[in-house]
Amino acid sequence: MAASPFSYQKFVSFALEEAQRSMDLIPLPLQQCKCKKAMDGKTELGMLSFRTPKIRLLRSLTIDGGESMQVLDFGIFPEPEFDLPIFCANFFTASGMNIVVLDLNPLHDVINESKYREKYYSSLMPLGQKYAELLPWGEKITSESVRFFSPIVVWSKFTSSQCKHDTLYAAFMDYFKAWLELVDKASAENDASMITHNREAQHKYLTWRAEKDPGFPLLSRLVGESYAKDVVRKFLFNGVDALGSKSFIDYFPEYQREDGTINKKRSVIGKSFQTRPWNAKGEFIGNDLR
Ligand code: BLA
Repeated sequence: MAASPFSYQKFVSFALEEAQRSMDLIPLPLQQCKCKKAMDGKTELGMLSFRTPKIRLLRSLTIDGGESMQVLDFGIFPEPEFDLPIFCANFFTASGMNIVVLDLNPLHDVINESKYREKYYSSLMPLGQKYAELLPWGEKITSESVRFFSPIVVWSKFTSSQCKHDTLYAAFMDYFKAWLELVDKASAENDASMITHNREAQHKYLTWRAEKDPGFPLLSRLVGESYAKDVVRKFLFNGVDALGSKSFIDYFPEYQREDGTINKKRSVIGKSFQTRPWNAKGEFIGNDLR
């Protein structure tokens, strides 16, 4: 193992231990191997995945490049019987710079559907407010990403320090515990049309992330393009080829180029949102997202 002063391993250990307290995690054999060495011969990828009766997929990817790079991609996708948010922790640390997204990504539209927003986020606003101050809003972000975020999203960029990393760990633990409480309280939907609605919303989310993951170019450099594609479609966003049959262009027609192919840009709208576009009540106060 490369010696590194800082790693995301303890985040993963915390989450798995915390989850085990309230649910039985059943290992999934998704990853070809739990640990893979990158082509540089030193960077290590760690992959774990589990399910529970309420959770379709809990998976974690860590990339340990020693002092030069540390990555965590931790995501949890509920079964379609639940309209629960998707747990999302994406932390990228390289050369002392950090890019972090921590959120309970909404399954449904929290900008226009106030009922869904209130169901899950009203009680969590104080938590969001706390970390919005400690981990201030990152640079401008694209409208496309904002659509997938909740009013309590932590979107931040900062230079590494012990204090900031401790704060990020505290935020991760608090968000994870808050999410576990939501799962604990949730009961399965019986209405077939609601289940279909949830499944399609999750498929749209998976389709977006599998196509536009900002980590893909880096992952390709580390393990080669074809292995990276498998990691993205079969592991990180597993379900993208099974939960629905719509294509990326079906969901996001604005990305279609004249020859029918997908526009490779991450955003067709561009960057906006210099500041947090939600107020303390969780209401959207940004401009029109289109
Ligand atoms: C950058 N990652 C980013 C950025 C965001 C995210 C918003 C800033 C650039 C941008 O606005 O696109 C993350 N974006 C998200 C998330 C959602 C979203 C979580 O829309 C959810 C809906 N990041 C990873 C992994 C790697 C990684 C696994 O999760 C590496 C293997 C790297 N992220 C990474 C890098 C950058 C980045 C290198 C900066 C480079 C760039 O912006 O292209």
